[in-house]
Amino acid sequence: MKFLASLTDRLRDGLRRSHEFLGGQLDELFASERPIDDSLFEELEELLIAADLGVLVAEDFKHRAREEVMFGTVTRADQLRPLFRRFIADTLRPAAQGLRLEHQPAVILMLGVNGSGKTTTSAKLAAQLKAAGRHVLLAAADTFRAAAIEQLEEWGRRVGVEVIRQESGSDPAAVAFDAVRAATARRADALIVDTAGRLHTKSNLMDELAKLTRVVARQMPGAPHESLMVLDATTGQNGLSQARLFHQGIGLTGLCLTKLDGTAKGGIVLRIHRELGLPIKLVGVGERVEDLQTFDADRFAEALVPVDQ
Ligand SMILES: Nc1nc2c(ncn2[C@@H]2O[C@H](COP(=O)(O)OP(=O)(O)OP(=O)(O)O)[C@@H](O)[C@H]2O)c(=O)[nH]1
Ligand SMILES: [Mg+2]
Repeated sequence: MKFLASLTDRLRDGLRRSHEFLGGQLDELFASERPIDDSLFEELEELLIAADLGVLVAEDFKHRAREEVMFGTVTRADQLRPLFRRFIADTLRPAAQGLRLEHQPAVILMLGVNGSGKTTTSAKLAAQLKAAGRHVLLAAADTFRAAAIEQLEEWGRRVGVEVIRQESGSDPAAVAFDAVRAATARRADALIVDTAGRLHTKSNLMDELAKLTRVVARQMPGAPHESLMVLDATTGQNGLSQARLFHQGIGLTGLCLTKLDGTAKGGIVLRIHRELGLPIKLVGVGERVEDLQTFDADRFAEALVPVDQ
């Protein structure tokens, strides 16, 4: 995924709002010269949980901080700030993984609830793979709405990538089947399948998506090579339960976190990774084609906990 590397400079810009993550009391605590004691640890844990990090991550950080206190490397609250940044980077480093694109064609399913950014992310990824010299096809497997197919076709025209489609209302699994066949026949390097998103509580959507996945797997052993959940980072806690349901229902290979440019809720990223153990393959930091990047744990940590404050 080298072709995305040159774009990572945009991450800092894109994550502007994430600087607000360390808002209010947490920021105050990390600026104070209070000595570290049990009451400070308690306060810290509450603030971390309030920042969407969840109990497990809050405890992990407390352990790390206690170790440093034991070694005498940290004695005051303000010294926890750089430690917290390092902790975030260390926690998320194993999550930063590239897409599996070795197979020809690599079949990539884009899954997620509606409005999360599946169609946009599919188009951005198609455009970037194409720019890297790969032959890409898109598949319009969100057949519930005619407008969804049109939206993907519009993107296809804009980024110069062919879209495999059927009539609206047709079986999404049949569209995927056709698209895999077309991608194989045309020796495409990658096939990106855009799917429908409805409320995750509607089990029939999950059934449809599971069926689509089974059909693809039967047609091409080893496929889908990626089943990515596109997750709107601004949804905070809800994102975790959505990801859990999709992971249980379909089996995910990774996450694409979108709208990181518009949220101060970046803490949820740590929680999702800690609790589901899923890699974070891509991040969306804006609406333009170039606003899709590979996940970089160090940059993300720097954005959440800026150095110069
Ligand atoms: N700011 C910002 N907006 C984004 C990002 N990704 C997607 N969007 C916007 O989010 C909105 C929904 O995106 P779609 O790609 O249509 O979402 P979807 O998951 O396909 O939605 P459905 O087809 O209804 O299920 C659009 O207005 C996108 O431009 C991002 O990274 N940052
Ligand atoms: Mg869509």
